[in-house]
Amino acid sequence: MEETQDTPQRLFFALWPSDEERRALVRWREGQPLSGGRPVPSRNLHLTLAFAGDVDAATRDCLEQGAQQVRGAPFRMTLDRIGLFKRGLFWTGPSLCPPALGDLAAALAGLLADCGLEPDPRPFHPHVTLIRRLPGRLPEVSPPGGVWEADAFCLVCSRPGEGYEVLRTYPLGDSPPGSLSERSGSMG
Ligand code: 2AM
Repeated sequence: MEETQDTPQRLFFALWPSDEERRALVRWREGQPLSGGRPVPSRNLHLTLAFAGDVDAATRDCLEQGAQQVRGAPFRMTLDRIGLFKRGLFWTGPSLCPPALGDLAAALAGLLADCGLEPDPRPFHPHVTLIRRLPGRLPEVSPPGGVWEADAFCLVCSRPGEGYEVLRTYPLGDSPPGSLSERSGSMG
């Protein structure tokens, strides 16, 4: 379908890892005795901060403008936890949410509300989805344990069946944008 100004876009805010961070995660995943399910392709690995859903052009503008006002602060987090959500969604994330990460997610939830959207009412649960529809129970494996350095967050468009496109990148604190690389991907 041809996209026009009126076509809704499915948007979300996310942390988009560096190439090195995503390679480390994939290396870890490949080293585990995991079978089945749909591994998320390396280029698509990310941590969702706030999911906006299908929005019109005016709402996208509102989100883009508002995100520029979100300062936040750079932070590091350790992927020292794994878990299994319903429908076999296998994830990794930090066992302790860094305060700066919680504050950032809260600020973006507030921005969603300011733009007329309904933020997810569930508590923020920072996670990077590694495999979808993994069969069985949570595997008994050690978490990846790598560190992610976050100095920016992104506004991302999800095109079902096609891919993720990073639309905008916003620095955290005074950091220059761009140190998180390969900010695009496609669904798999
Ligand atoms: P997930 O990995 O846990 O499925 C793009 O869809 C991103 O937004 C994914 O990281 C997804 O999380 C997240 N997301 C959060 N709420 C969602 C929703 N209601 N529908 C689709 N994706 C959602």
